[in-house]
Parts: sequence; structure tokens; C-alpha cells
Amino acid sequence: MNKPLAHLVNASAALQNITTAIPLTARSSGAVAVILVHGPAALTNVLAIADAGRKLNPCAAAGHVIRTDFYCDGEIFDNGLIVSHSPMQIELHLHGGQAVVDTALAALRGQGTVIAGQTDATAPDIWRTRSLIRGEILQALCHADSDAAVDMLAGQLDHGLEMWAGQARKQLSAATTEQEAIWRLNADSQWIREQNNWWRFLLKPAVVVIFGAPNAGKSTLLNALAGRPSSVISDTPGTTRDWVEETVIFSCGEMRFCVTLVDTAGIRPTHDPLEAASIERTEIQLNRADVILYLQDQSYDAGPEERQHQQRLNAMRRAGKRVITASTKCDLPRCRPVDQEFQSRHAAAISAITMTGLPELMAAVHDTLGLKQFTDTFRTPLCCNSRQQSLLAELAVAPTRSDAAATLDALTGQ
Ligand SMILES: Nc1nc2c(ncn2[C@@H]2O[C@H](COP(=O)(O)OP(=O)(O)OP(=O)(O)O)[C@@H](O)[C@H]2O)c(=O)[nH]1
Ligand SMILES: [Mg+2]
Repeated sequence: MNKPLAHLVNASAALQNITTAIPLTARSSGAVAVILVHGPAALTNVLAIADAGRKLNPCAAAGHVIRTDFYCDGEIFDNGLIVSHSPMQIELHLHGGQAVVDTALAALRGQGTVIAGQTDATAPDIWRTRSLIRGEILQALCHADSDAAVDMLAGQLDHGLEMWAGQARKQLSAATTEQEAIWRLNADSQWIREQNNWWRFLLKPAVVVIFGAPNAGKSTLLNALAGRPSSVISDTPGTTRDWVEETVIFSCGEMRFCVTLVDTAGIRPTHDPLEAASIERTEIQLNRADVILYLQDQSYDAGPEERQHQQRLNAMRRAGKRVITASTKCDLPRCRPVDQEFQSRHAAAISAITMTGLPELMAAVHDTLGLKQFTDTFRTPLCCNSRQQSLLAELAVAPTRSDAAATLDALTGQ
């Protein structure tokens, strides 16, 4: 997934004398990672970390694709491509793992390249030249994990918060009474803050914790959704001990978004201290969950323990937690009577073996996070960091026109 190259290049070109490296692919992306190196020393710095640098005349590399080993601290860390658009604009095409990308960035930094977007200090210094909010969006783009987050942030570059703040500033001056000026600004700011309830799950993946009785199929589901055997699976209840976490791309319609999916130890009464310690860890994960995904094995009639789970889930719902329930192993014959209450809140019947119901399950997570609003509000002003959020919170309660004007100025960096 390429980030909007033109915006990034234009932004980094703002400071002509600096050579910057910008990861163009998301942290969770697959087989290939692309880093753009841009600036006067781009070719020199890239050749300095590449085997090709020892064999090639640097001028000859411009306009070419070169396959090469890449080095950091004298050791090969990857074999990939140098794609040279010009001596000032070079791409490294590496293998997609984050460790490889981090090593490449460290090697480039060792040659004097500034790594854009890696720290709060570097990116704004490079990108704030045009505007503070724009710089912050570009910085957030460097950390975007999913296509949906990239699309949304790219949309914010030309519309979004900066444009809203400019219009709000004009309306504030034009309003005839202080009350009229402040009322509308307070209400609009509050509305933007509320959009953050769903938008934050694109900026930072929601934590979805799988919870249920031993043998419910939690680990099998994690592996099916992650596409690899991260968790041990067995028909012995109590197999999972430590929690297992995977970053997984979920799809709903055209939207692809990241979640942090967590497999946990099954909860049941136990006298085994080891299992009790595992269950404690499950509790820690349930506390950090944005969504609790409760699995009930419909091929097995579990009895009273599951009723306790359901009472607990109801209490969690009352406390404001997002809870999704699914019945598992729907490829097997049903062995329990239909529980009306469970059924009424039921998101999907799934089988992690046949993959049945997994799209519906992802759609349920999408809906419960509020991500339906993604397409409707593409031009909505949104906050992409905590600085913007806290200034919007101040604007939502700003008591006077002059307070509001000062906060709007702080927001846009004027
Ligand atoms: N037929 C069928 N079997 C399943 C399905 N999901 C899991 N199983 C089987 O159920 C057994 C338990 O699966 P696990 O994924 O290990 O269950 P768990 O909930 O992680 O269990 P604990 O780690 O003990 O809490 C294994 O034998 C799986 O192969 C399913 O959708 N269909
Ligand atoms: Mg397990």
C-alpha cells in the first residue's frame, strides 16, 4: 500500500538541504516494504548502505533498478532493490518485516539521513514549513497501519481540520453577538471530538480480545484470521496459557482496517495454580479490550459456567464495553438448546475450520467500532494527535470569543 507519494515528497522537499527517508508502506503490510529517500544526498546515502555502492559509479545508478545486498554495521540485513528515479529520489524495496525496515532506517540515519515521522521532533521540523496541522497529518501518515487510515489522512491534507479552523476563525469575527459566535463554535468542536470515538480506531488498531470457555475454539479462530499458526491448538481444554497477540487486517465491504486480535486462556474454575495464573492474564487482557469477542461452542452443552460468563458479559455491556458474541464450530451438529438471550445479541455463527461466518464476524467488529461513518464523513475534520484533541476540548467549552480565537490560533500554529 503506497502512501500519497506526491504529498510526502513535496513536504520533504520543503527543506532543500536535508535528505529524508520516508517509509511508504504501512507497518503491518505484507511482502514488500518501500522506503523513499529524498534529498541532495539520497543516492550517496543509499549506495553507502548497499553492496552496489562498491561496484557502481554512483552516476550510473540514477534511472536504474539495481538488485543488491543492504548492510548495517558491516552485516547484511536484507537483499532487495534500489529503484532510482533520480539522484535525489531513490526508493529501497525491501522485504516487508518491520525489523528489516527499522534496520534500513538505522543504516540510513548512520549516513546522515533524517528519518521522517519517527519522532515527534523530526517530522514537524521538516513538514511544518507549510502548516502545522498539515505537518502533523503527514507525520500520522508515516504511522498509518491500514488502507482506511491512509485514505482518511490523505483526505485530511486538503480538507479537514485546517480548513474547518480557517472557516471557524472567519465566522468568529463575522458573528454579530458574542453568544452567537461562541455557541456555534462550541457545538462544532464537540461534534468533531465525538467523531474521534470511531476515528481513533483507524489511527491505532482496536484491541479485540477473544474470550470464552476452554476448548471454545479461540485459538483456532485467531489462527484462521491471522492466516498463520500463532497459537497452539488442541482438544485438551486449558491449552492456551499466555495470551497471543496478532495484528490482523479485517475487511468489511471495501474497507480494510487493522485490529490487534488477542487469544486468551479459557476461563473456568480451577485449583491448578498454573491455570489460575493464565486466567489472571486473561482478566488483564479483558480490561484493555476495546471489543470483547465471546465465543460459545454450540457443539457442546457446557452448563452453568457459561451462564456465569453471560452474566459477566451483561455486566460488561452495562459498564459500556463493546461485546460481540459468536457461536463456534457451526460445521458440527448443534448440541445445545437455543438460548434466546444469547441469540438476540448474537453476531455470527462461525466455523474457524471451514471459515464460515468470518466476514460477518469482521462486519460485526466494524459496526461496533462505529467505522460505518468512514465513508459518510470523508471530509469531516478529524484530529490526528493528542495536541489537536486537547485544543478541540478547549474549544468545545471556550467561554469567550477572544479565548476561542486564541485557541484556534494555537490549533493552526499561528
Ligand atoms: N469442527 C470444528 N472444530 C473446531 C473449530 N474450532 C476449533 N475446533 C477444535 O476445537 C478444539 C479446541 O480448539 P482451540 O482453538 O484449541 O480452543 P481454545 O478455545 O483455544 O481452547 P483453550 O486454549 O483450551 O482455552 C480443537 O480440537 C480444534 O480443532 C471449528 O470451527 N470447527
Ligand atoms: Mg487456546
